[in-house]
Amino acid sequence: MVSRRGFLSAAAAVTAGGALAACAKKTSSSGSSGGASGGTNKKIVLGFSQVGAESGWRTANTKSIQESAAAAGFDLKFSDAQQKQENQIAAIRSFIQQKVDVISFSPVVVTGWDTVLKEAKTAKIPVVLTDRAVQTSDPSLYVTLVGSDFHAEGVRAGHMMEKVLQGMSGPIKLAQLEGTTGSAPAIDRTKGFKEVMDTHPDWKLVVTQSGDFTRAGGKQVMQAFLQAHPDINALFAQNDDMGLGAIQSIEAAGKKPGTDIKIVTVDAVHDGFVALSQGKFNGVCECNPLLGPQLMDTIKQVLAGQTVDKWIVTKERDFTQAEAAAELPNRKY
Ligand code: GZL
Repeated sequence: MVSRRGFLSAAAAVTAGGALAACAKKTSSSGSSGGASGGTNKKIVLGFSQVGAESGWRTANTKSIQESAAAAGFDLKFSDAQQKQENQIAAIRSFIQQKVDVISFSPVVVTGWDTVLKEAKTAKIPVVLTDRAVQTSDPSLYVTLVGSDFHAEGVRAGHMMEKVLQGMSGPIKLAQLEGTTGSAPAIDRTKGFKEVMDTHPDWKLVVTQSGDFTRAGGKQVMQAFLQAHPDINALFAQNDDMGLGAIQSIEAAGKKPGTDIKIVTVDAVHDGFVALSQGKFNGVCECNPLLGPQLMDTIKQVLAGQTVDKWIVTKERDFTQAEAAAELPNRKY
């Protein structure tokens, strides 16, 4: 089980010493350092490997990364891994060959990165993680992680489920649509939600399975859930897209989502907010995808030799049905 909080707190704040030395070396050959281009007229070259395009969250995240890189004056080399780790590793190796100034990526799963991260370190290219964490025996292989606390999101979803189920007498039969198997959000949201669930003897998790963070996955798995457990009372979907897919299967089974089956999700993307305002979702826990500006600022700090925390946590909040209509016009994604 990856506990990002515990793991990263052990690493504490870190100076991008190794990376800085490398970057200083790379930029010092062309003069002073500092500023978006390191004080030289050469643009900072950022190699970015994105997980894929699996959800509304990912689409918004990609837009934020691309727009923020342009605004920061970076030369962005962007690669979409189509949710395959081998594609991300190949992209990172390509960035190393191209001698980019910095590499950033959202790791599709937590394990299997040490070899390629060691290659980046040998090439003296700093690595800044965003969104998802890696499990590594050597925290020096990356400078920092800019992203949400998924364990906290799982706990928040559990407390949201408590609110939603208030007044309902047990036993409550729960289903869970997990995110991509082996990914930090799936591991940590499952852990956080379970901590709350375990405080309720009348809650029973009758079925849990990955829907791979996609609508199609949520629809397909929820259909199977309902065939095996037609009396499910509540669903925790670890992202809006799987919840939106599940709604299709719930309605196809002649049940009312949000009424016959209470639904709590994570992300708070636009379509999730619409489902919340329509009463089909009962509660949504935000996971902010607009990481671009914070990521680019962090990259500038790293390349300018400033000390950055090992984990820069994204701020986010939760929304009930009652808040949905008022909040919908304010949503930026
Ligand atoms: C969370 C992100 C997850 C989202 C999903 O930061 O990694 O991946 O919750 C997305 O929607 O697919």
